[in-house]
Amino acid sequence: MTDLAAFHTLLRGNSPRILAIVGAGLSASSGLPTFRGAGGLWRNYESTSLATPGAFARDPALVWLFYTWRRHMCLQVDPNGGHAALAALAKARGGGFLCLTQNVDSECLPTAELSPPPDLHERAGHPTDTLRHLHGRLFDVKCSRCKKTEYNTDDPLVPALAAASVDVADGENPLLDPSRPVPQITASELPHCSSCGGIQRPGVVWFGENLDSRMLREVDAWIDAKPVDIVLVIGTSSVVYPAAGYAERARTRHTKVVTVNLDPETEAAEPGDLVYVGDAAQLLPALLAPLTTSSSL
Ligand code: BJW
Ligand code: ZN
Repeated sequence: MTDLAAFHTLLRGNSPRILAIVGAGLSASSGLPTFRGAGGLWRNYESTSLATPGAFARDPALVWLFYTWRRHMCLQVDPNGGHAALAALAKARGGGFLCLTQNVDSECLPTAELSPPPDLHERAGHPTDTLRHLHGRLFDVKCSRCKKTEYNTDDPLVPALAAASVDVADGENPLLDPSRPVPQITASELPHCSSCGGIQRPGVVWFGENLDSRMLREVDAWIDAKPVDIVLVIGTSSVVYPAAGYAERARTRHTKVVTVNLDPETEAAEPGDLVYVGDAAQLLPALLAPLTTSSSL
């Protein structure tokens, strides 16, 4: 593993412009599971197999149970040192830093009236103007017919989904035991749009769906405005596009890519990168300290 000094040397000189691409590994230390590898199974389903429009069309109740379980967990956890370090960097660097998070792990403190709704990044104090949620937010609920989207932190959203809103502290949730049947829930018991009556779905971006095109244009404009000096690739397997493309593009422009990942064999790292192997919640505060505490460089 590269030593911290190599990264700190990179930070010297003119204020570097920094782009961060964040994935589920950042929230792992907060207690939220990742998508792939250990923890990527829900019952006997791969999590990614439930994050598709096809899965929702086939079995909306199953997909809603999966998302209700994740919404419930989000309400139990706190941001970690990695979220805090990125938030501190954003405050220190303002427009010289942009954080693209693939994570949808919003929260539900009594801030429902805030727009946009805060997630673990924002709860850590990350200014929203330096943060883009590439794959949406867990507490946005979208009508699958008229697309009206509302922020709703009810847990569960409707009584029929209560089997997924069970605290782990209360013992093993029977829903997670694949040998037990999934509760039978009819379509009429699932959340419905208050405007048109259509069935609602999680307001996240599933495979095959387009990301917000305006947001992508804004990201491109930020990248193209001035050279980006450092791309941080944090806690992501870097297999999902377009997120994975930002680091690839940076490498072709000879921008330094710095990977932070628990897995020493991660696919996210390429030859020439600075690679930090470990928990992002621990590594980011140490890596970013010179930028977030004014006297350290
Ligand atoms: C730690 C740690 C610790 C653990 N500390 N590290 C170009 C080429 C090929 C395919 C495509 C392409 N462009 C588009 C596609 C199709 C598709 C795609 O990318 N497919 C690939 C899989 C091949 N992309 C799309 O469909 C996207 N839409 C799109 O591009 O529209 C236009 C289009 C469509 C079709 C064709 C072409 C163009 C949409 C992608 C939406 C992804 N959605 C999900 C679900 C979101 C909602 C939800 O959360 O439920 O997003 S899938 C899932 O993967 C989720 C994640 O955000 C995303 C990335 O996962 P992530 O964060 O990397 O998690 P993991 O688990 O994979 O990795 C965790 C990492 O952390 C690991 O490396 C661990 O080691 C590490 N780790 N603990 C540090 N403590
Ligand atoms: Zn509707």
